[in-house]
Amino acid sequence: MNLQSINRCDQRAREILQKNDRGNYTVPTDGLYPFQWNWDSALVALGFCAFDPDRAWREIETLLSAQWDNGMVPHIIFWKDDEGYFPGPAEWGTGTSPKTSGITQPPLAATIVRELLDRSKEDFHSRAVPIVEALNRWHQWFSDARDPDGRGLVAIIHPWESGRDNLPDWDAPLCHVDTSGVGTYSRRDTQHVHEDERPKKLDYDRYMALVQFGRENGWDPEIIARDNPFWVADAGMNAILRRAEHDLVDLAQTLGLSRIATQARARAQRLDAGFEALWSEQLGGYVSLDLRHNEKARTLTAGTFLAFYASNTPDRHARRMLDTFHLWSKKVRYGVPSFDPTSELFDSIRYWRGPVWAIINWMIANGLERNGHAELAVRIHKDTQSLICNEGFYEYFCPLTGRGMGGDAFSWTAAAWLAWASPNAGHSGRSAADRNQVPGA
Ligand code: 9WN
Repeated sequence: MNLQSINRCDQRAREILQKNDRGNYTVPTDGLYPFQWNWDSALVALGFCAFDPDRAWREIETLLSAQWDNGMVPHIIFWKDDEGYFPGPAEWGTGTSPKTSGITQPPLAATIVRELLDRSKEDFHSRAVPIVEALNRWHQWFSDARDPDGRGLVAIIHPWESGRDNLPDWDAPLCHVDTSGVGTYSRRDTQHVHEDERPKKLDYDRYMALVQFGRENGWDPEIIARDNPFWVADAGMNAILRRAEHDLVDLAQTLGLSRIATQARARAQRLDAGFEALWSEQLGGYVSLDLRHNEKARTLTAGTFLAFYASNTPDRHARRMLDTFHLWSKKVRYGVPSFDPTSELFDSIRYWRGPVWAIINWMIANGLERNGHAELAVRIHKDTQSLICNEGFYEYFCPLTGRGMGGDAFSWTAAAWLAWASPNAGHSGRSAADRNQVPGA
């Protein structure tokens, strides 16, 4: 890659964030996703941090301003009406102001805020205090609402909460969702993106049935914990929350918020211990677990490698996951595929069933580096650079051909470039925080 093309990509990435900027929040991409999405916004903040730190903090502040009274931070915030996306506020029926969806998404924000503090030259400490307090309430909500039995594993109640919506991991748990009352509805996603790349109709019916269930039960956490037909511990969600809790401890200590540090440490320890229940000795990796039916997923996914991002990993487990990583690398041209490329369910172009996401690559590389596997992190970094430089800032990429797919001019791909993949990012996925030992190691 020559200097000129790097600079061109830097410039284009900044333009994409600016074009998708709606003032205080950023849409994932124009058209397909016209609102504020939770984990997208966290990533976007890291991207803005490369050239406009104030705007980066504002993105997080806007996200947290939609926090529910019970602490949940919703997955979509419908700041403005837009007919271009389905399901909209009426289907979610949350009755909140601003209007939001009724579920959450992976809590990347604490980790990103830690990065923002670390990367910003200006002093943002006082601005960080209310943010850290809100993050603590959100994390506590995860513990109360999604781990009511205190086993150290949080449940998701909808595939959309995982952020990896269409993963084959959800196929078996979704079989228990009754779609007979769903009725007819009109999808909007397939008007923007080819239907071969999007979830199938049966999956969408089940997604809608789960939305209906939540709405009809007033999004009551107790009813949901007891009766929601989908109650699954996702390896990705749990890994991201674990990491976020450790980063929250660090943030709280830095800001002198000792009560929050103590609470977050207790939650982090519980999650560290609970995570081991997701280990599959047979597959040699962490997998999702259907908590309602006590059934583990039968295949590994990119989420497996997020165990490295979460925290430290027992050596024996790390070795087995690295063997898998090497095996996968032989099967695809560009890593890291979202789903096991040796599985018959692998689909190189369909949503979360095979394609590569730059933001997942960032997390995996970050985790591998923190765990002492810098050479693998560099490989992922190079693959991500090639994908973006050759194809552009697509939502995701085919791991076999590198073709860019899904939405174009995508905010989090631009953010991943500016914050990490670009040779000018200056971080190579490594922050001062990462140079410390893995928390808890
Ligand atoms: C549902 C916005 C979001 C991402 C998710 C991604 C996709 C939505 C959809 O787009 O999900 O939330 O309609 O497919 O799977 O990770 O946050 O970019």
